[in-house]
Amino acid sequence: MENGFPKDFLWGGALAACQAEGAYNVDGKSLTIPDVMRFNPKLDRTITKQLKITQESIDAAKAELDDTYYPKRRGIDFYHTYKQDIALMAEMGFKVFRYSVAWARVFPGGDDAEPNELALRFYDDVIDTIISHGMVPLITISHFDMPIVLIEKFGGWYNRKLVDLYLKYCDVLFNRYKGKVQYWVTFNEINMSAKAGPKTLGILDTGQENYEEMIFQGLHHQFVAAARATELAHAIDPENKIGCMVAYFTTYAHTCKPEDALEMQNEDRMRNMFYLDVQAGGHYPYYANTYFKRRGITITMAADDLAIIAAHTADYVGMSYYMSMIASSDAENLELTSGNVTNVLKNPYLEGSEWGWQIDPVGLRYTLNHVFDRYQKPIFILENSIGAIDTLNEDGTVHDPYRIAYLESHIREMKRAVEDGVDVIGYTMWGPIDIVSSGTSEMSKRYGFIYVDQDDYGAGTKRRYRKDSFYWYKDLIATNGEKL
Ligand code: BGP
Repeated sequence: MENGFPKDFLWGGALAACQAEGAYNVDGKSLTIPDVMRFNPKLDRTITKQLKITQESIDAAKAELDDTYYPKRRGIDFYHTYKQDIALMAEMGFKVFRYSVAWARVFPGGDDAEPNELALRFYDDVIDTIISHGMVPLITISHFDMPIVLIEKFGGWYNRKLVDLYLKYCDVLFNRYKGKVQYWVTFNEINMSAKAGPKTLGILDTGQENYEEMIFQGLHHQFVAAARATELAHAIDPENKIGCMVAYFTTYAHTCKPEDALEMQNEDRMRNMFYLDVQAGGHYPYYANTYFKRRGITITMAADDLAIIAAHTADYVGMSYYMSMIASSDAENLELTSGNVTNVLKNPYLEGSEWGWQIDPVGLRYTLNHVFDRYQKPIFILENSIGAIDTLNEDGTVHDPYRIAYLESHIREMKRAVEDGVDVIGYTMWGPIDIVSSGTSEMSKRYGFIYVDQDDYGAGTKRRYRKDSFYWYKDLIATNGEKL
């Protein structure tokens, strides 16, 4: 194994349509869950709170035309600024740019006979712009932007009909972008569904007794859809590389007490591994089947579902990595901090971000080895970074040493994992330009190398500024991480 990163390592960044585009009702697009997620201005920064999404909140949002409290409706107006914004990515020397397509733009009615040509022309141009700068486009087919019409007409992913609708959507994308796009991700962070059902699966929580069963049924439909999409992509173009993706929540045992180790194992399995065992391993693992049996969960499957899942596993394992967690058999007596979506136990050895997410670069090396060992498939880090409060100075500078420190330490550990022998093929840091936060809908939770002058309520010049980290990342790419 050579030292350091391979020459063709894919450095870049990742964005999602629903946090960047804005233009939520332009060129035929229909509403999505992010469009109706209200910003809560009283949000306590140390706790990630999501407002509950119900049919009533959707109806109220539909009637609300003022977008002040619906920040994802305006994003950073990437729908109109993508050319300049993508040029800034290219200026940093990105080799790859990960971006998502909004399903609700392409099929606004959910089950329309034909796709919306205006939407496709927009994505044609986004993809052509990426390619014209010499970057590889990596497309997320579904990134937390459930079309509301699919909830209202079909009940979201609980309904198997969604598999066919998703495949029809994939068929349009795979054919249209054949020869242009080779890297795809079927579902962003598929394991977030267990905690964020409405956002990812379109299954509203109305207090149903079997809600957990509904979530796993919806997930099963996504597993089948992803496997069939993988089959389809390979049939259309054998060069296509289709990835699955989890948000990896690395979990340690709180102590060396054997019961803590068991807690850790259970946590790692049902939060992370289950999804990869199905999508990269090609089978429902025994521990998940036992979990379902013990909780009285029955998943309805078609006769050939398991064979399809086994035959069409992901070409690479995609993951986001932001933080780690601990597991304990004595959880009620331990301190909490906020994690992504839910509170988690605090690790006394780690610092937290301003939002409480526990910063753990070594955990990235550990995780990469752990995952590669299990599947021996290439790994693509599709998201990693830190949300922080930035200050724009009068001279247009933004000094963000905390962001550089976070990224540098994580990329150094990723390099060590590569030297350990893990096949990591690329790294797209999250949010290279400031966008609206997925979890809290804040604009002030910034991830970018590029500052966008816009506040939580949409006020500001919208001008873009290069932060200190912009120049740091540019140099890191130019030197292929050699200085780390
Ligand atoms: C991941 C999502 C992204 C994203 C990121 C940061 O879960 O895939 O869409 O935004 O987390 O989360 P947040 O914006 O809530 O800080």
